[in-house]
Amino acid sequence: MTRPIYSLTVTLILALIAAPAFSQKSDSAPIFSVAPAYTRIPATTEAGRSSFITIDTQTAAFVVNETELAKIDLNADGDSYDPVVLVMELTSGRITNTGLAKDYRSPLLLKGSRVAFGVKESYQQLTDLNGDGDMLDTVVHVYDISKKTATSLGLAIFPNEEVFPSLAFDGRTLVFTVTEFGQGVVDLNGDGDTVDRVLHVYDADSGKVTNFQLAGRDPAVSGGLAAFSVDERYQAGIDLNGDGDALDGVMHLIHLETRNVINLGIAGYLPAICGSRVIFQASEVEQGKDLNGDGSISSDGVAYSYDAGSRILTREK
Ligand SMILES: [Ca+2]
Ligand SMILES: [Ca+2]
Ligand SMILES: [Ca+2]
Ligand SMILES: [Ca+2]
Repeated sequence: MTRPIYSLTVTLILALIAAPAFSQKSDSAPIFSVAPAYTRIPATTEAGRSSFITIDTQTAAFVVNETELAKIDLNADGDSYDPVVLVMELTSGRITNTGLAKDYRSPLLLKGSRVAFGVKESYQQLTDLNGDGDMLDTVVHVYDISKKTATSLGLAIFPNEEVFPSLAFDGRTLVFTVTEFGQGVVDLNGDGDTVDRVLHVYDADSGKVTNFQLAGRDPAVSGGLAAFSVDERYQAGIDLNGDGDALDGVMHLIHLETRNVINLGIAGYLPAICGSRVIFQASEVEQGKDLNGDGSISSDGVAYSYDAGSRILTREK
């Protein structure tokens, strides 16, 4: 399912890349190609979510490896080995170099005129971007394509989205988890340890970052709602779904305008937001219950939806 989309995307960008700003002398091949070193990373089918290339209606963002671009130092750090993010306005074909080297394991999240991604300190002239005294981190940035400005949030994220899904972006709100260890071994959720990944929300319109002090993962964000799982093990060992243990990922949501946090009280993962509804996969094993009435507790997920307007939780038939 993923490969045709990936192929189409690359073909489109390679065609567009023959734009004047970077094109070669005449009708020969474009002067650079799209980061071949990273093209083995599969794109996902979710719009605007990929590791190396992503397209929204009017904009595109993609990673170019300096070694593939005649060893031009795109991020001005004195070497020519970095994977650097470039953006394109599709109507004009104008390409802009963000000058920021992406951690190739983190996604490029493009929506509208903004793109979010993790910048790797060691690729960016060994710069300490989150002020914790080392150059070992991946620090989340948001680049505004219209304004041509980059904003560093100064916060370290877990870089590998495949292992730990930790970012979601709708063009205005970025939901992401900050690693306590990467952020200078600090306790960000107040549970007395420094081993957690703690949910933060960035509002690109106001520039404000809020720490919700919850050990979250699998975030989704849309239309003023954010949804995610909170891992009981990393949230002070609190039983959040009332099943008598502290081993579960429990579905939560935030009304972003009021900042109200709602615990749905049921173990679940992989939320998606559709209007006012949050749809997710509940876990019978973690909930310790036969949720779909088939007489067994299965490892298969059971689809649920929660309507944030009516506040009703229902099992999908
Ligand atoms: Ca460089
Ligand atoms: Ca650092
Ligand atoms: Ca902690
Ligand atoms: Ca529990």
